[in-house]
Amino acid sequence: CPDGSWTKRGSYCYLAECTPRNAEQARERCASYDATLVSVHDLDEHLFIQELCRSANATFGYTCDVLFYLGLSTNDQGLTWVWDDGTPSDYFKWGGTEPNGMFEFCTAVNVMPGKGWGDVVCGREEGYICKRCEYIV
Ligand SMILES: [Ca+2]
Repeated sequence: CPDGSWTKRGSYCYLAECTPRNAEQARERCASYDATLVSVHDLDEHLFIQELCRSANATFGYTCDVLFYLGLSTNDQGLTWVWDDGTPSDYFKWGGTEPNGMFEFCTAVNVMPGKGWGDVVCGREEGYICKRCEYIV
C-alpha cells in the first residue's frame, strides 16, 4: 500500500480522510491516489470501513461528521446503483428508510456502530474513503 495512512485489507488498500469535500472533489482526490471512492461487498467490509473512519475521526480530533462518501451512485433516480470502481452491485447496507432522496444521487456511510448507508445530495461536503488495489499493474 502507499506510504502514510493507508490500511491494507486483503489485496486492497483503504484510506479515510476527514477533509470535507463534495462527491466530485472526493472522487478527484481518490483519483490523485490512483484509487477510487470505496466499494463495499459484504458486511465485514462495511464494518471495516466504519471502524477505519472512526479511527480517522479520532486522529483528527472528532472534527469530522459521521458521514463519509462511498463510491456508489445512481444515474437513473435510484433505479440502479453503480460502484465507481466497476465492481458488481452485489451488496447493500442501507440504513433505516434509505435510500429515500428524490435528488440524492450519491451515497455515504454513517460510521456509528449499527448504522448503514444513505443516499445523499452529491454537493454535501463530507469525509470520504478511497480504495485501491494493493498492486497496480
Ligand atoms: Ca437519503
